Formats: sequence, structure tokens, C-alpha cells
Amino acid sequence: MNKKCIGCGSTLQSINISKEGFVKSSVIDNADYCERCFKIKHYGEYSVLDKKIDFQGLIRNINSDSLASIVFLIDVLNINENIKSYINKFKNKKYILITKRDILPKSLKDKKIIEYIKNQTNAQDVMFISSVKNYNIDEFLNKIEKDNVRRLYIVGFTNSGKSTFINHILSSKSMKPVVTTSNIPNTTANYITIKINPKLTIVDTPGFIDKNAIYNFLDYNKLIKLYPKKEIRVKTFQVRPNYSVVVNDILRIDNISNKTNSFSFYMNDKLRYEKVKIKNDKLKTLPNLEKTLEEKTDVLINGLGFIRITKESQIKIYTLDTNLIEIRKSMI
Ligand SMILES: Nc1nc2c(ncn2[C@@H]2O[C@H](COP(=O)(O)OP(=O)(O)OP(=O)(O)O)[C@@H](O)[C@H]2O)c(=O)[nH]1
Ligand SMILES: [Mg+2]
Repeated sequence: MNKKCIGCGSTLQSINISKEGFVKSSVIDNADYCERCFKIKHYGEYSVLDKKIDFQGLIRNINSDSLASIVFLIDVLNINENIKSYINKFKNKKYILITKRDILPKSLKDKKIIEYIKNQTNAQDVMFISSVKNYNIDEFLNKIEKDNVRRLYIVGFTNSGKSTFINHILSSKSMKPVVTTSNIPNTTANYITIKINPKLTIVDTPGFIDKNAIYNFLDYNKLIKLYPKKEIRVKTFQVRPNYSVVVNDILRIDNISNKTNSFSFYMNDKLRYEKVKIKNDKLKTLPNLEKTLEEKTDVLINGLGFIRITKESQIKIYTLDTNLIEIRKSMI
């Protein structure tokens, strides 16, 4: 019998403890969850899934399902170049949801970011949601009902909030929110197919892994503290020439131009921020990159968030790997 873990979609097995779906043979007959999901759910103990997911195969599968529509979820703090190419690989009817609206300040307008995504992706159906604050979820469900969507695949990069979104839909339909969620990568291991009602089936999928994201460079104990859990209070620094801002032990930005500039950090405000003189050696051993920026530019640190820089500038950015850094025209 091929029984699946209801938390991550792995096939349950008691043969190899280091492979996905492991559960002790004494309990396998009654188990709903694999050991990894059980530990995440009940003890907050995380472990890395030892599995290479075949994403090309996953995309091929979904593209060959003629009944399928997809909804592509994008984490609002991690809108990067890569997303566009992944969205374009899907040939099905597409919706795009920008997730975790609750993390951004309320005062920001949704519209500008939605327009930014529409321009980037040529997609028309773009909405913000928050699963935590129940924002726009009913609106989205009404929309797909009107469009007669029968089978909806939830796709996107890891940690974009796919499984949390599904749990939220389940709760709203008085079903049990059984899917495992966490802010380490690769939580969902395989398809999880859930019939919501006779007309609609939704399918959770494993998130794409971005090799240039910060989760590849940190151990999981650090990682789980990195991401903001609620609305961020944006930290803004007026940075004079020859001054720098240092964030924890992961990021440093030097102002190497001759103008004072404003750096606004759209990332976890609970991290430790420090303004120091440029001659201070903190984090100077990290890989770094010099950039000349136009006015109103965002510096994205993939997986961490972004920094909005107001004026044209020259900066030096130090972080765990220079491939994490992306520059874009300011989204806000
Ligand atoms: N603040 C906030 N956090 C969210 C929201 N949705 C998801 N999260 C958090 O984001 C993290 C990742 O959520 P998951 O639902 O596990 O992400 P996923 O896309 O299923 O990830 P994979 O299964 O690895 O592909 C978790 O820590 C969630 O609690 C949201 O609307 N608001
Ligand atoms: Mg998931």
C-alpha cells in the first residue's frame, strides 16, 4: 500500500531513516504524518529533506494536465528576476498571488507592486493575499469559481507560503488544516491533492529552490529567526559619505559616494542594525560588490528582503555570497 504523509506528500516508508517519508515500522499502519513532519508540527524541530526534486518534470506534468490552472505564489519580500522565467514555463491558465501582505507596512499601496509584477510577467490576474490576516482569500476563491477552475496547482518558490495558503482555504471550508508549513526550504516534498468540493481540487507542490537564495548559505537555526513574522517597521538610515550600515552578521552596505543617502530596510526589523564609520572592519571579510545606482533603486538580498535607496549612489555591499544581490528599479 502506498500511503502518503498528509503533511508533506511523501510516500510513507520504514526502511530508510534518512529518506523522505520515514516513520517507525511499529506505527506506520496508523501514521498520518512522516517523522519529519511530526517533529516540525509538534516539537518545532526542523531537518533537511534529503531529496532532489525534479522541477522540470513537475512543470511538464502540470503543463500536460488539460484541466489544470495554476496559481503562482510570490513572497513579497523576494520578488526577483528568476520568478519571471519560472512563471513563463507554465502554459496553463495562470493567476499570480503576491503573498504575506501582512508583513509590509499597511500604509503602502498594493497597486504599485501589482503593476510592477504585471509589467514583469505579462500576467493580468495579479492580487495580494495574506493567509495570516485572511486578506483577499475569499476574493480569490470567488474569482476561480467564476472562472470555472476545476483543478488548481499551487506553485512557486519554496517558502512563498503555498501550504499555508492551502491550510487557510481548508480552515475556511471547515476542513482540518493538515499541511505542514515551515520557514526552512523544501517543506513540501511531493504533490498533495485535496478535494475541496465536487467542483474544485487543489494540489500543493514542492517549492522551487533558488540556488542564489540566502537559505543555501545559513544553517537552519539561524534561518528560522531571519524572516519577519509580522508587519515590519521599516528601518530608514540617513547615511553620510564614508558611513555604513551593518545588519547582524549577514549584510553591510557602505556609502562610497560623496552624497548623503537614505537606505530603507524592508526586512526583519528585529535584526541588529548598526550605523558605523566606513573604516570600522565589521563584516569586511564577507564577499562584496561595488555598484553604481540610479535614483530610486532597490537592492534585493535574495531570501532576506530589500533595501530601498533614494538617491543615485555608489555603494559597496557585503553579504554571504555576491550572487544573492540583485538590483532593480524601486518597486515602491
Ligand atoms: N506573515 C506571514 N507569513 C506567512 C504567510 N504565509 C506563509 N507564511 C510563512 O512563510 C513560511 C513558509 O510557508 P509555507 O506555507 O511552508 O511555504 P511553502 O511555499 O509551502 O514552502 P515549500 O513547501 O518549502 O515549498 C512559514 O513560516 C509561514 O508561516 C502570510 O500570509 N503571512
Ligand atoms: Mg509547502
